[in-house]
Amino acid sequence: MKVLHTSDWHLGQQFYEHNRTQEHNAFLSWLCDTLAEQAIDLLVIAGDIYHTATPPAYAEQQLYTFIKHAKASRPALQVVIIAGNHDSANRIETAKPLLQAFDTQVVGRYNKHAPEEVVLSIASEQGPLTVVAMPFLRAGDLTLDNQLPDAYQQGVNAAYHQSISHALSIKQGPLLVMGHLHAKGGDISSDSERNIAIGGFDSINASIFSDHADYVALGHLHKSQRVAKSEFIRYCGTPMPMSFSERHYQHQVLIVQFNAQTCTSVIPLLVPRYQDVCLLPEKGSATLDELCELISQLPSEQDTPPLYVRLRLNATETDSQFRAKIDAALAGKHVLFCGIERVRPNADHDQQAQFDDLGSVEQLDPAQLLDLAFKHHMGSTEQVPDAIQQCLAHVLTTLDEVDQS
Ligand SMILES: [Mn+2]
Repeated sequence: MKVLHTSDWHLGQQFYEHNRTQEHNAFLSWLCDTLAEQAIDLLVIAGDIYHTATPPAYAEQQLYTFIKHAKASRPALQVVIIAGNHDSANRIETAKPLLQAFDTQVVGRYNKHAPEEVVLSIASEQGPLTVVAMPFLRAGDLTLDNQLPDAYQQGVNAAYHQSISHALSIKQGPLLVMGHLHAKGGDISSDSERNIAIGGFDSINASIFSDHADYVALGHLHKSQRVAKSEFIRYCGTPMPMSFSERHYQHQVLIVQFNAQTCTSVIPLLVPRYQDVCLLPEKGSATLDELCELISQLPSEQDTPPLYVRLRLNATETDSQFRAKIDAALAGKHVLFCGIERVRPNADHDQQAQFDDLGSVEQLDPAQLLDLAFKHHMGSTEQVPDAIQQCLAHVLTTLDEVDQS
């Protein structure tokens, strides 16, 4: 059986206030063609289909239109979708009965009293496959022993253990486990995975997927990567840039081949980039005059989709008219303007830029923010004590529960 693994579409996302509908459409149309060309039997989407729990109507329509087109171009296709932390567990299941008619299964929430509900048996002409479709786990979905410092991790562990045990008891063919979480050993894209630690401060150890899983299809981290050095525990990453830090990264989906017993190969397939992202200047910062000169070299022609452009202005620049001058330089340019960072020369560049721009502070996850604030006050070599980290984790878990109720 041939599986295509993708995740983190974030349909409905605005990139610095710019609508991304066309970009998403370009990806979905490429994916439709790819499903047919590659003769994919099963498409697995490992969470964060939408960017928010209440996606705009056009984003929901994009998903449904895609499924309709995908089934038309590849009639044998089956689809499994799990909810990520950005998705609403309930809302994503709304169309479940209708989607079943298109061989599409959606799992929004894990029910700890019915772990078998996340276990799916997929039958195809190529033989059977058993799937554990585990959505993002919120503290409220789990049995938590709050006496334990790692109560959330233990709860996640138990949920995977119970559902995988059930899968093994009915298993036919290889076992594919899906999840949306931060597994240990994963490399984080610096600024685009907010809320990453909600519900659990630390990442989850990859051993929870058990030795019985033939392939683990993960979502949540935005760069494709192996977990715990395993060929078969993978993040596929988002199909398009979610932040300027991903500007040089090649977004991809993974083609996963199974024989009757196990996973035999995992091959990345690069997603063509529809709209490029560009930082001006690429490194460091520029004076106002230098920036205006760089902007003058940007394209004015309308024949390709516009570039996303973010500017890095030297913080020592004192011209109070800088915004008006930049606006004038940008006039007529075929670009989507994504703001100005004030960058202090010689400062620890990336960190400093984050604090000069409230937009990027918002994109830090709470753990990173605590770490930066602690270092700022206590000296750069100090580590945040465990007790303080756990205190923050507790606050986040509680907030998340309030959010869910
Ligand atoms: Mn996520």
